Amino acid sequence: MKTIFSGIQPSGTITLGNYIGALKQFVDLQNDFNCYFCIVDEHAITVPQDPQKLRKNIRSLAALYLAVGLDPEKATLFIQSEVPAHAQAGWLMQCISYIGELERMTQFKDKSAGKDAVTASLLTYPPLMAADILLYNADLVPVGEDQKQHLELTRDLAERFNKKYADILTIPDISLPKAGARIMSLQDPLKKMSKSDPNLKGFISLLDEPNQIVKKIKSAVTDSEGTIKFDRDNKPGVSNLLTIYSILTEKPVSEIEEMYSGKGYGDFKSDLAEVVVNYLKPIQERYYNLVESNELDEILDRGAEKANAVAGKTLKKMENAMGLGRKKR
Ligand code: ATP
Ligand code: LTN
Repeated sequence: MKTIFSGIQPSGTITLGNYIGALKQFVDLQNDFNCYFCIVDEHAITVPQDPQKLRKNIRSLAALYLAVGLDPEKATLFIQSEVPAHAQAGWLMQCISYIGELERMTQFKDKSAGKDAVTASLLTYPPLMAADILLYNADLVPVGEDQKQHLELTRDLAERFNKKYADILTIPDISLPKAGARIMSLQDPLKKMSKSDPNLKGFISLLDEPNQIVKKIKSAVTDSEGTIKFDRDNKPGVSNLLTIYSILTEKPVSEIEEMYSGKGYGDFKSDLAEVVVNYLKPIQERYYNLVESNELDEILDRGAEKANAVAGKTLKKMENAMGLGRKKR
């Protein structure tokens, strides 16, 4: 059975973009692969986080993993900082990364732009991500499109390590969703929907209340043309809403266009709001039952135990190949 690894940052409540781009794929893939899904809290602290909020977000993300349908019997769910091998292997990966290639990462450029003080960790984020993936010998990494460049770097680093030291690491492939690999902001359809967007109207969080969802969709930026047609270049706002509608209802975009031919944005938006509210309702119910439960802690404890065993073995092999310590461990 092939192995899958992916991670999401607990940097806020996950959005419909995270769900469609990443989590939904996780749920579909768990039946056919040996899966590891991680809450990457060490990645989240590359930008300032309030410690109390971070703790809350970690637990909340874990409960959402389960609420959307991940099954701990099928997939290993765990928190990155509870498996020290990630930080350790992240350092090893930094030691074979070049500053030039890290500076070329668009996420680094976006997140550091205009800041007076840029942390070193924002630059060394991709080698840590590479370590996450390589520790589990993952064959496939399901992510949204924004992570493509990081995945390419992960492959380069793995190849570099194998050539320089020993052929230990598996070169992973990326898995992008067929549709919805890049859900856009509701306020600026040229920018990706992001959970840390200061403009709260730009994203729908999986825990938004029905009236918030209705308000956000009604105020989503569209265009003045008035027809419901998919045209990413000329009608990015409407196309984004059509993508969300299509994925959540499993109806092809062409069928939705037909349903709304002759109708206006008002009808389309209120129906879409209803689709989103109804889709999220059972997820939210499961979430509130789980978030304070002991069951959640037990699942995360078991996940960390299993992840520690697997990651620890790869770390040892890497350290041995690099000649660390007095003798082979
Ligand atoms: P942040 O705003 O804190 O940088 P984010 O919302 O971009 O966070 P991440 O935790 O970085 O989310 O990403 C988790 C997963 O969701 C990744 O696989 C990423 O590719 C995917 N993803 C993030 N935003 C979108 C989006 N707008 N559309 C599709 N997939 C997305
Ligand atoms: N960089 C990713 C989060 C992430 C990740 C990973 C994704 C950290 N480690 C390993 C897949 C595999 C992001 O910002 N979305």
